[in-house]
Amino acid sequence: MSEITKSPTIIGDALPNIPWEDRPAGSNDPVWRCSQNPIIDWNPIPSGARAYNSAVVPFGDGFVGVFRIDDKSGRAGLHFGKSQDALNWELEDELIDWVDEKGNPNPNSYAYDPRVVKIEDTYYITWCDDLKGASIGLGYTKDFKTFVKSENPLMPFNRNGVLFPRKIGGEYVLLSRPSDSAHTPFGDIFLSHSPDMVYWGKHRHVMSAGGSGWWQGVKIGAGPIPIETKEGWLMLYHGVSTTCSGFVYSIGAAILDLENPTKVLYRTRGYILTPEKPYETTGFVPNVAFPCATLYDAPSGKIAIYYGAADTYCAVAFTQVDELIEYIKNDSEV
Ligand code: BMA
Repeated sequence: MSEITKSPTIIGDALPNIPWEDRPAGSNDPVWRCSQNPIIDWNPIPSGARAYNSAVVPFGDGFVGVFRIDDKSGRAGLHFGKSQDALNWELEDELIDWVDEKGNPNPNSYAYDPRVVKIEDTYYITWCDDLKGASIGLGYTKDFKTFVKSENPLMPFNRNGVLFPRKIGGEYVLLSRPSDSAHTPFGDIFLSHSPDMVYWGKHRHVMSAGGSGWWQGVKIGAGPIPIETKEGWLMLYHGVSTTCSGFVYSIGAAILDLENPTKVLYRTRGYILTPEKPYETTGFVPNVAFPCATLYDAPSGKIAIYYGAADTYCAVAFTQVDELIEYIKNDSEV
């Protein structure tokens, strides 16, 4: 595993084997798509129709991930995957086999939109779980072999649970987006605190949908694990607008205060990526770009963004931290 490095901007590890492509000549976009997109196509495993909205992390000398795969009945579940290059993935056909704290089977009825974060020596996984309705699921693993499902941290209805990668002010912090039971037509980002990953409280508002950027007028939800930088927490999120043909999911970016992440320092008025390519505009649900993970290399500031496309594909986009932060500051409307 890479050594801890104090980068010029990102506070975190080096990841020399991060997947990467330079910005295409002539592009001024804040992020640019991987030329291999989509990196995971229809029917990626015998039991599964579509893998998307999935989370990856460095592990050992390669990468692992927790993938949302909808089976051929349409039900969403979580599957383990591994890769040497973070672009070509070997996905397990079987669902992740969750157990409770005593090792007894503890299966999900459904599960989707996972995020994965390493905090100290443990990998925590959050997802959208079923607690008599959409709620945030929480579990952990140390080896990606035994997966322990914990208590649900928050009441339903809630989705887009995203943990910060370290304690802040001595407590764990969880972003979430309170919602309703269906295709929620509203939604702001909140956060909650916990001393122990079991009891959650001190709920605070972070930011609302809306503003003058119409792309995020209906609802917003946290995306990948926030990245710690010297400028603040770099938080990518999804923003939703509505059209005659339904919702459109785009990606935006904000910077939150390091010690008080309820304080939004900067936030893009425009999106940084919106569905444009055929694999984003056409699929099971058209016009969806839904980010759930990043990989980053602190010394170079390279960031690879993993996003679900059209509720059908896994896709990757690239950015560089200093260029992105400059873009966010120049386009900011808080
Ligand atoms: C949201 C979630 C996401 C999905 C999006 C677009 O409510 O269910 O998993 O990508 O809708 O369908």
